[in-house]
Amino acid sequence: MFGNSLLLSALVVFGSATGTFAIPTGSAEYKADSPCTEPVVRKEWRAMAPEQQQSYIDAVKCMQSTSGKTAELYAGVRSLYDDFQALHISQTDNIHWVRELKTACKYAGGIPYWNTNAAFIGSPIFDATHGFGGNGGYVRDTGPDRLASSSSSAASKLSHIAMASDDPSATGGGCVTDGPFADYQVSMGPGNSTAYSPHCLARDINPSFVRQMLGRAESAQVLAQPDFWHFTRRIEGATLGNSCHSAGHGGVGGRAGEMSNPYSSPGEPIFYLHHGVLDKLWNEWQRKDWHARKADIGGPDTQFAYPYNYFGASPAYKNVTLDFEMNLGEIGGMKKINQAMDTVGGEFCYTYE
Ligand SMILES: *[C@@H]1O[C@H](CO)[C@@H](O)[C@H](O)[C@H]1NC(C)=O
Ligand SMILES: *[C@@H]1O[C@H](CO)[C@@H](O)[C@H](O)[C@H]1NC(C)=O
Ligand SMILES: [Cu+2]
Repeated sequence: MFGNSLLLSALVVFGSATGTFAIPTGSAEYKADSPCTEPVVRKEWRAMAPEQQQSYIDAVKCMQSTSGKTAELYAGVRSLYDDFQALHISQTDNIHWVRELKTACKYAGGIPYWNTNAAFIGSPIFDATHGFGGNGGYVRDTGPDRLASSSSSAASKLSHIAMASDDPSATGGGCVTDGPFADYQVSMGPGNSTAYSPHCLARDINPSFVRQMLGRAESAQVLAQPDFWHFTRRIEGATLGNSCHSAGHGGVGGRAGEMSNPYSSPGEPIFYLHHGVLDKLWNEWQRKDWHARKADIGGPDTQFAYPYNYFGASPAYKNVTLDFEMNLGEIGGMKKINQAMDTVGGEFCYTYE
């Protein structure tokens, strides 16, 4: 979760590119050649009607039970949902999420986001009926390295720094026991592997994590940054684990939950709503000075490169530019960042409420 660089600055960028570049018909969050006259509205989870919430959950469950497209490449892939987790583990992010929700799974609304500034603990997002279900059952000691198993040493360091297994603020650690994903088996992970390793969805809601970095004061800081380089740095954290991006992960995933894993976190359905709000922050920041910010991009193209060299000397890297080609894998292809700078221009057509 705390990694950054291409992968995770790409999460900020590619929260936004959860749009798609293919062209089904009907209401869409992207457009082909026509002007974006009727953008789809993305709403906060709490602002959605119960039927809208239900239709989103149904579409996610539909993705989890529809055959995936990349099973020949990634042994762990069993479903369309898994395609995105595998893509994230293997390197990038969730480019076609929207299209699969809408075409394969008939979801008609805007993609929801989750405003983590407001009442994180007890948020209706954790509701068993109108949400994603609640905390994992309490497990006192989740064991060494559950998060880090089969992942890199960097990931192992990350999980140790942020989440000692005796963290007194941990409240869960076990499998989610209620709601729509109580019986769901995550196909891959935890960690940096796309092998098939079915396991329950674990959560470990961590209030202290939430208190540290989520809230209006922090998002005001994010929005006050003068340019994209500082903006993304503030979202990702000048020091390890110390950011609103990581707090959304660690607040849900804690010591042992899927959401805390830097690689396999998209196995947690809430992942997409957390990235939804990061994407919204980016848009809000851009609109404060659209003329300058519609073309402002930056940050390293390599994981743990400057200024995120948490583990010592920075590897060689370049700062990304508008012409940088993002590798969105087998399901998204190569896309230039400049195709993803505007939610109501380029290839996208959505707005926020
Ligand atoms: C993650 O796994 C891939 C594929 O096995 C490997 O190439 C890569 O080096 C791993 N990443 C880290 C940081 O260990
Ligand atoms: C990347 O951009 C930052 C911020 O402008 C700058 O400090 C850094 O030197 C740049 N790195 C490279 C390799 O150009
Ligand atoms: Cu993330």
